[in-house]
Amino acid sequence: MSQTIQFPPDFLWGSATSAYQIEGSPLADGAGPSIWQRFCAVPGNMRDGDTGDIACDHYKRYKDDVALMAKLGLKAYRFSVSWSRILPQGRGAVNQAGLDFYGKLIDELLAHGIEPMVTLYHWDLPAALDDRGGWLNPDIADWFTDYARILFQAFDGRVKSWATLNEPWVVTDGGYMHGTLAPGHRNLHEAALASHNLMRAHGSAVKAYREIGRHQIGIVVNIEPKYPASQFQEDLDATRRADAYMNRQYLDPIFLGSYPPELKQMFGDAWPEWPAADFELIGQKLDFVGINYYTRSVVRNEPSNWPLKVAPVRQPQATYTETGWEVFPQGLTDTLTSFKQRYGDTPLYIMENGSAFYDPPNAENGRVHDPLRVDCLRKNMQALSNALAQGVNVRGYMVWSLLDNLEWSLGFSKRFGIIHVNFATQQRTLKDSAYLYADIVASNGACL
Ligand code: LGS
Repeated sequence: MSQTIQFPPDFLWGSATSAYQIEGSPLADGAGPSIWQRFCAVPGNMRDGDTGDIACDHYKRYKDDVALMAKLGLKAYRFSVSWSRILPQGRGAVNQAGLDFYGKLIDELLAHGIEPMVTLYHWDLPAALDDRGGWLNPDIADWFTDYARILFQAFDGRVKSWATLNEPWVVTDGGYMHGTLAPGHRNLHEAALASHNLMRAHGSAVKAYREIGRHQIGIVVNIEPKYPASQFQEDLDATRRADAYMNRQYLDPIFLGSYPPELKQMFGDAWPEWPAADFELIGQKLDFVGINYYTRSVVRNEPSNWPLKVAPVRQPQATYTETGWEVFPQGLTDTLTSFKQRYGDTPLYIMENGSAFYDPPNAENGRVHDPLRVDCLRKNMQALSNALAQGVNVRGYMVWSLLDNLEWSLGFSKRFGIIHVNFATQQRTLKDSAYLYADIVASNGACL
């Protein structure tokens, strides 16, 4: 049974992107290389050999893209800053031209009444820092804080919403555990260390913000709720392991002061006793938590699967997106209500939610019909409104993504945008989902 769709009057509607996925021109105006530029240059890492060298050419077309956001009536825009544009070596000398790019983008947004929401780290670590061990080097907490401070000082007058990290789980799991994302390592010890250093860096940047900043700071985590495939104890235990690893690993230390005990079982020797003082740093009070929700997982025990000993169970009746993820809007409601139950009433923002479906490379007659994405968007709105009706403190929703873009190692093959991009001509075309989203924003959900 669906409920009436209702959103608070000041609900913040927007869209999200990240630097490496849309900007292009990675070395322009004095920028240094990032680990993603390096990763893309290695044959076999990227589907079809795609790279972010041009991507959506947003670095040059940002004004047009802001105009499109304004046309859709968006109230907010979540984007990330490329660390190596600001500090080409990752630390040391500041590249003023890099700061200027983001300054111009922020001014353009504000001129159109769109609130900028900045993510400091969306995966594109300066290559020079990777040469020093990257997230494995404990000094990275200081490097990250120095970088964050530069941005707080430059932009806190104009930016009211800051997020330290995007999805530390993906950084660790893809970058250091399974090697599917930059820097492409596959090592259990490294995954544990990178994970902990990400959290130390997060806490340290939040602490610095409290000295300099006057607005809001938080973190963005991906949550994929886990449901047991059966009520057998081994599947229930497997579900708990999967949840501890993917979901609780980052929120427990922030809100509850310690890691989930399942992590020690899973990592074994690779998971040391972390210094107690680190938890004080990690547990800095946050103004909000950003949640990225895409899908759920149904979990069973599978002893042969390294290292979690769990396996996902495919749902025969379900719809799957082009990326192979189950469409499961109820998971969004469950994610939000479970958050409140476990961690309390901290304000939440959906910082990403969206779906990849096949869209043709060329828009025909100026239209792109994307009925499956439209359907998903509607269902997710219902799920979000159900969570609000249950008293969850959600303040805004950022659709992923404004534009079709570089879906990391899957390249341009997966389209998540509500705006279609023809990557040969850079032409932008609003998809049907963009028109629907514009109506949702204009009516504050009443059109649904
Ligand atoms: O483009 C990324 C989107 C797309 O899907 C964005 O940069 C990331 O922040 C975010 O991770 N994104 C994303 N995540 C979906 C993860 C679902 C994993 C499901 C795995 C099931 C087999």
